[in-house]
Amino acid sequence: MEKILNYVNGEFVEPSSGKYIDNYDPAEGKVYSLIPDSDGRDVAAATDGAKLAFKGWSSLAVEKRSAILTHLADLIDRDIEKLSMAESQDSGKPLSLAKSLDIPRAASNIRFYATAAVHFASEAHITDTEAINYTTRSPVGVAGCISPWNLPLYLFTWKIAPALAAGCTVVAKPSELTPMTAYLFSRLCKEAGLPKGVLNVLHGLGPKVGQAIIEHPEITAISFTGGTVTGKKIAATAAPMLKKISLELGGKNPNIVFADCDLELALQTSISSSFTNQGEICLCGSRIFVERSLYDHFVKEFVKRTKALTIGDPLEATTRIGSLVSEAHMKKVLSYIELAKQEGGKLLTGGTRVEVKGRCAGGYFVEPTVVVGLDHLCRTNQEEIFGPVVTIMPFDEEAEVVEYANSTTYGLSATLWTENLKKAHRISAQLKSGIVWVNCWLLRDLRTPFGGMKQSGIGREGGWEAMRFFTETKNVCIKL
Ligand code: TXE
Repeated sequence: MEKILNYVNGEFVEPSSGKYIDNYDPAEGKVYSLIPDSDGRDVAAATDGAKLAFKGWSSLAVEKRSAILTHLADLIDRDIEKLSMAESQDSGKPLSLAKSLDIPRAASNIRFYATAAVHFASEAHITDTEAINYTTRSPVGVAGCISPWNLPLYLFTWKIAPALAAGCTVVAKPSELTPMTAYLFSRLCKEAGLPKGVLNVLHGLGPKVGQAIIEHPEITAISFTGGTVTGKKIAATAAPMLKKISLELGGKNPNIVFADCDLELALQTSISSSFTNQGEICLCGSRIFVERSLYDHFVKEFVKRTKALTIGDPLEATTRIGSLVSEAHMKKVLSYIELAKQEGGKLLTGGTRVEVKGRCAGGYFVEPTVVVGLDHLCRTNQEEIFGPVVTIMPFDEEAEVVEYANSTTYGLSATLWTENLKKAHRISAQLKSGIVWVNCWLLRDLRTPFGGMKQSGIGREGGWEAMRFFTETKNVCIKL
């Protein structure tokens, strides 16, 4: 069985413990490879490597740094078939999605920040005739990057690309549920000529090796994407150590449909924003609010289209809904469907585990599920389910739907459907979320700030925000 290895100081090595954890193919429900069970000793070795590499990497001419990263992006493009297969097998997502979204975006992340390194600039301020101030931004040192399982290589590269571009060296940990593409990526780093120690990739359990990364005193900035509960633990460890932290956490995003929308576009896109990647995206719009005059028609059409989604083997070209990432996650999603029923919700379609025939008979598949009849304040509508489950609720007034939309502890993204521009501005201004999409969803420009309000996180990624996060700012004031 294939053994994944840690990438420490330019070498592929076994974990210090000598122990391995099972890695599942969730579409088959079978173990297909082994992951290092790393611990604090591996973090210490990786951090030593990263510290040694820091001087050389941070002082390398930016054009050279940029060229290595560009080469790395080209290697991802070259290996798109292999990486897409690996991503699909590790996470259960449709191969077609990995090939059209995850892996191309991983290459874009690296290429985007390869160019950002060259264009990164700082300001100067002239203080009347008295003084000139200039600002410098130097890499913080060794950064810790921890990523989740839903968009594995996409989110892994989204963190490490700006860190490396800013001149930091990195100790990174992908999710133990989906480690394979990060491992293949570490092999590409070697091929691209990334100097040893610049990126170190450790595999293993969050509370063990992940926690050791957060606790290491010489890892001075932490960039994390994952669940809100884990984010709070990370903040509790990092805050007394006065580390810089960037947290991208959960969401319970509203999708608001006004009667004056482009209905066809709203329906098509709402199906995607509900069920893409089995609903395992923090940006999915899991609470759909529809203006009452459109409600019955929208619900009927939405349910019809949901029923038409093909669930099955992620490797089949026609599959739209693959398997959930793990048995534990499937149980969590199914338990929320039970909760929705207990809270008085009516299931219009879905609600059960799907038995797929053949190779995927043991896989963790759940039908896309549509629930109506729930109050916006019930638990089903307040807690992140992170699966193929959406609720639909009617509303009458603008003020009412804004209140519903803002009623959760989360504030990551919101989607708004209307052809009335003034209304779009008015509602966008009142929504408490870091991102508002009007008449679209997941339309991303990598230069824009990305992140959430309230319990959806701290800080913003994307564009210069991420480059600034991985740097320390200094102002030099010179009297004229
Ligand atoms: O994620 P965790 P889990 C949400 C979603 C999901 C829930 C729990 O609702 O059901 O979170 O998912 C590492 N110190 N999201 O438990 O634990 C872990 O190894 C350091 C939303 O699978 O947050 C992995 O690499 N690291 C989300 C990463 O944290 C620790 C995406 C994320 O895992 C750690 C995923 C610790 N103490 C889940 N404990 C999004 N925002 O997109 C765990 N980790």
